Amino acid sequence: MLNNKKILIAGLANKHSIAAGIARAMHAQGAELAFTYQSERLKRNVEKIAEELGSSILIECDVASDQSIDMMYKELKTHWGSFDGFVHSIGYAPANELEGNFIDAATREGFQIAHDISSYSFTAMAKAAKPMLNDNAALLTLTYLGAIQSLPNYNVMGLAKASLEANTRFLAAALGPDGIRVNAISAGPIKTLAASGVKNFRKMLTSYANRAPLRRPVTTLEVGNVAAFLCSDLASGVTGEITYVDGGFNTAAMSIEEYVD
Ligand code: NAD
Ligand code: 0WE
Repeated sequence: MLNNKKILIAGLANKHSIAAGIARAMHAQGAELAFTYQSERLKRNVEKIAEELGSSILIECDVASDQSIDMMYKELKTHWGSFDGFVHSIGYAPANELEGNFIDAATREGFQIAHDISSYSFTAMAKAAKPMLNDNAALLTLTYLGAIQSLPNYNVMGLAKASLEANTRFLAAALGPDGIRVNAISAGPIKTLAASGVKNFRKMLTSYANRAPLRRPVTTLEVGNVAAFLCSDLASGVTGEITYVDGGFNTAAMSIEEYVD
């Protein structure tokens, strides 16, 4: 599905990352991959996975900085003159924003950081990549149901994901005339590094699995397979869309297990 496609993966922290499942799925479909890592601390983890997937292109990039993004593409250019898209699998809010009542936890600074790292960075990466993107390139980001429905503790990340979803539609409109598609996957909860810092995450996973039509959490590889499809030419008519990979959770208001006591 992705033969002869060069795809950059941003947001890999370790083997549990959604970006790792995406990289594996894309590699299985024939893609050539390059990776960014946030900081020296994560380099070794990313290196291991890159090596397994036959890639030696590994570049540092902190999306909080335009300079870091520019330097990353400058280095990428020494390996790939042009490429066919990137995956943005990055989200962050200060930990104290993700606990307790939204109105108590909310701060101006936390709001700014969450929106900057979790939404604007997708625009920034697209803006800087544009001169290097081939015809029929595809960009992809990762979002969550908290963008459109409230839930406990997700707080300002929900607002940032709402912004990211609008970002996906506006980038799709801006880049569509150049033949570049932009989509998002809304994944169900998965126990990754970002999720491990979240209070009662296991409880959430259980209650999610009880409502979801598939009655189980989704895997990073299942997210990856849909990512591979969306970035392939099989999805050439799809852009600006939010595709749910959540075992059907968002389509069910209640399950029989929740209904009977
Ligand atoms: P993860 O911790 O493995 O990945 C998050 C990544 O964001 C890390 O690699 C981290 O290095 C990167 N990052 C944070 N700040 C950065 C910065 N300033 N510059 C560069 N990179 C930075 O967790 P994950 O669950 O795989 O998260 C990936 C994406 O999937 C996020 O956007 C997250 O919101 C989204 N998502 C996660 C779930 C879930 O339940 N795990 C569900 C739906 C969507
Ligand atoms: O988008 C996410 C993870 C977001 C996230 C997680 C952290 C933890 C560590 C963003 N920033 C941070 N900052 C940290 O310091 N998910 C969809 C996973 C997730 O996170 C939740 C969830 C779910 C689901 C937080 C509260 C409630 C539900």
